[in-house]
Amino acid sequence: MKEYPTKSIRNVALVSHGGGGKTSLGEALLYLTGAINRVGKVEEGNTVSDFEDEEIRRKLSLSTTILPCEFKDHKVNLLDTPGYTDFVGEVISALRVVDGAAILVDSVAGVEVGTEIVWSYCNEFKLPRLAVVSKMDRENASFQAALASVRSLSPDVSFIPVQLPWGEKHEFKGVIDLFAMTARPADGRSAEPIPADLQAAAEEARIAVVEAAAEGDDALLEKYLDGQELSAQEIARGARQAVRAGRFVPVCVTAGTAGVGTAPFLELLIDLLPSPAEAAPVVAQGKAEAETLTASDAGPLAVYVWKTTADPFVGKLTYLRVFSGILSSDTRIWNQAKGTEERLGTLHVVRGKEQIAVKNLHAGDVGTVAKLAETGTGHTLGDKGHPLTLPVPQYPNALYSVAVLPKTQADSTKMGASLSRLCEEDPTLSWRQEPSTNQTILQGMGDQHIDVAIRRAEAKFQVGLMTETPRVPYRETITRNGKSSYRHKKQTGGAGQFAEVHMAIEPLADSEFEFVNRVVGGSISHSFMPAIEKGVRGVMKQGVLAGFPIDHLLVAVTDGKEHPVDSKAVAFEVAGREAFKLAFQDAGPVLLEPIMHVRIMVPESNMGDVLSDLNTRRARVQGMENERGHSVVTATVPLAEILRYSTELRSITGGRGIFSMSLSSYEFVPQHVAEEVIAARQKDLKKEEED
Ligand SMILES: Nc1nc2c(ncn2[C@@H]2O[C@H](COP(=O)(O)OP(=O)(O)OP(=O)(O)O)[C@@H](O)[C@H]2O)c(=O)[nH]1
Ligand SMILES: [Mg+2]
Repeated sequence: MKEYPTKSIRNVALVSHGGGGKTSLGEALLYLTGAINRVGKVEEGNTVSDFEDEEIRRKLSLSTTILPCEFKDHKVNLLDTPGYTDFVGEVISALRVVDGAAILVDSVAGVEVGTEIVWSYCNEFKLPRLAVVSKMDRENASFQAALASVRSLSPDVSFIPVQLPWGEKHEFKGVIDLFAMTARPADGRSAEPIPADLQAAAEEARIAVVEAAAEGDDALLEKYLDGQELSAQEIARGARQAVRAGRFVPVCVTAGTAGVGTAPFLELLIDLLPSPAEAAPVVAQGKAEAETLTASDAGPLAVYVWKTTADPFVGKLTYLRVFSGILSSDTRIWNQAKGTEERLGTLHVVRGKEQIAVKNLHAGDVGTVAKLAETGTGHTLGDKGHPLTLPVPQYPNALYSVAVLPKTQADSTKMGASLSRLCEEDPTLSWRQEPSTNQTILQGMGDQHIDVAIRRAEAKFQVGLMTETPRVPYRETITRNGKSSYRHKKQTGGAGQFAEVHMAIEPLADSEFEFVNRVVGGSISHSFMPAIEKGVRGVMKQGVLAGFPIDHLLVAVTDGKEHPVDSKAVAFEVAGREAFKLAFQDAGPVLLEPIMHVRIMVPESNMGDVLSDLNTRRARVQGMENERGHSVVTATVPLAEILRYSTELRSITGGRGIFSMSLSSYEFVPQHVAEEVIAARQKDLKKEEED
């Protein structure tokens, strides 16, 4: 593949609700542009984009794939993203490195929850965009209904068709191009006069296009309002500007699997969306101050790492986007995040899994390089003498956790390293050791996300993992002051042990733990205090009620006794431990549970079901609103009640509901629930002891 200069590059993300037709459209565009000579099908698992084993097995996209289409002396890097909401992290990473987006909307289903999500992410990244009414050949396809649905996405934007479908459903045979006022049959490589029966509709629709274009530029608007004709170039220029300003979202039509409307679609991407040089500049953090970067080979080198994959055969693959400067193969590069230099091997541009070696990646282009040891997703690579840091996007909080267990002893030794490598690939996946429950927790966006991760661990790293519902990380604390005294005495043969500790404990609202010495008159030597504290801390880690960590209390040693010979540190540690247990029991001990703040977005028709389900989960509903045909519920819900909510919400709403959550607070567990938790935990502990 030849090298393209910045101005001839377009980076465009294909985004939609799951199954909107992105991968099929990408395949049709590769075929159109001669990159492939046979059109693959998602169902048959032979598309360029869905090449991963898991994608083939599930017949849907799980990660973002680059599909470069060379057309009319331009290179359009399509980033085919997954639509399934569990994989939204891949969408965010892609949107970070494109200069525009094409939002596909199914001609039958219209706008769905996933469409709204990608729309709002496009807003966050301030991306110029096109709306594509896809699958126009489907039975029941309706351009007008889909267009009305698209318009519900935002009242502040003009959604204007720049194409009309030439026929609908099985008669969808091409598109009417409202810029050129021609009919473009099938893939649209040729043009012919508009059929007579569509002429009037086309003329009427063109008025809105010209108006939208005129509004892109003050001088043009004046001319237009003056009643003068705008030339084709002027309309194109005005449209470009209006699209880039985000006021105008052109609507076009395609059918990917039927290969209809593909050439006109690519033309729109090239004509209306900005090249990297024309895109909004990015602000990078320099050594001292922020620097504004525009894509230019002559600029300082700033390369963003937007994706990393680990492949057992290729090794680590780093996906790059050059925001400024030109990147050349076989050079050295500075990793600012790590503060280290890396040797850069051969650069590649990729098409699906195929890698094509290139000498240079020009400003604005995307590509890959293998075997960078230190570099990870979100890092900026550049020039040591002029280090820059590009902004990293914010990824959503995890929604779904599992406890993972190795299948065998051999798996056990590999588990941590494999989980780390998987999480390195995916910013929405993380793992940790949870000390309060002693489990290995893997968390992500939903059950499918986790399922894919577990299968990848098996396929890529040969690690067998099992999952189970994680234990809730409860905590223990006290509700009032308490006190105790304990005497530890041992006099069997040899040297004896003696220590007596009197203790007072008090709830602490604002800090985790304080330990104070209130002994007066020297009844316990100062030097024994650390031993007593050690005894207390040991119990705090293990808990008293149900084995969960204790915090938010003050422990004071008030009095005690020591023996000139038999008192030693270890004796005071034991006395401290036992005195603390007694004082804790005396101080109204309670269990605390994590309470999550939850925001749920569902179609209005599901609202009743969602609320009555929340009722069974000890939820406190805090607000209900309607937003553009969807209901939004905010509530606080105990984590214990929503460990599996992403799966359950999906089944209540038929996949049309989404939610987000974050930790809100820790609150007392109600008595009847606490009793169950304590009983269950005691049973577990007993079992662990027996094993
Ligand atoms: N009739 C018709 N079906 C289509 C068209 N495009 C895609 N499909 C079908 O719709 C389904 C989803 O297509 P994909 O191309 O995988 O859609 P996607 O947006 O990539 O899906 P995700 O990656 O899961 O988000 C498949 O069964 C396709 O065969 C089209 O233009 N017409
Ligand atoms: Mg796909």
